[in-house]
Amino acid sequence: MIKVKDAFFVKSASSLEETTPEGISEVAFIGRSNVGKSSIINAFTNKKGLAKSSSTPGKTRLINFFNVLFTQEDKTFNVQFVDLPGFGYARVSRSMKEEWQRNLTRYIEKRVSIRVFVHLIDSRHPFLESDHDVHAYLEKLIRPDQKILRIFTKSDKLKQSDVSVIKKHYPDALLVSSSNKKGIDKALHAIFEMLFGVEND
Ligand SMILES: Nc1nc2c(ncn2[C@@H]2O[C@H](COP(=O)(O)OP(=O)(O)O)[C@@H](O)[C@H]2O)c(=O)[nH]1
Ligand SMILES: [Mg+2]
Repeated sequence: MIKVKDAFFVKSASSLEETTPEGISEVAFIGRSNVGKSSIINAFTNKKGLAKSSSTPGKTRLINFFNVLFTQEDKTFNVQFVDLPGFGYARVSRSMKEEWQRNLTRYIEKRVSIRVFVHLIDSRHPFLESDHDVHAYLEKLIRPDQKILRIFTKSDKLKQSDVSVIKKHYPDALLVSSSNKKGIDKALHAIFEMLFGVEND
């Protein structure tokens, strides 16, 4: 059994220079603004206010680091969850947007500690061009020691027919709701497996 034993906020960074030292394996959460990045981090860690939800827009422009302690039987595993700024409609000037974009891109491309990219997709809009672009971008840049995991959020909003469409296009799709917690355990296991290999549960 894998569990999150503890989780806490470490720091916010606006650039690669401000990030924590390289070392602990990182899980980077990437996706459009409002897709549910902060909510899923809170659901995974069972801490409601850990990653601030959209009510604090300032924080969503920063790269936010969280230390997460997993336990499996008597073993503990230390991981860093990283809540990345959302791409898409930020109401700021073009030059400011470009600077964030640069900082975000530098983190994604240069950060050695990233092991897993969790690409969150709103399950109500599973085929957006911007998500397709992000996936292609990640596919192109990942190193052999990195993996991409697609997770479809807000599954509580779907009808069964919507679920079928997603499953047809993405047979291994992980459908998750941070509201009713469906799929959360399975997705957490998938992340853990990508980080530390197969578990015998
Ligand atoms: N119905 C539903 N709403 C969700 C879910 N996850 C997040 N939300 C809502 O979507 C909005 C954006 O969530 P947030 O986690 O802040 O998204 P972020 O911008 O990607 O960090 C908030 O109003 C959340 O309450 C979910 O699983 N189901
Ligand atoms: Mg957020």
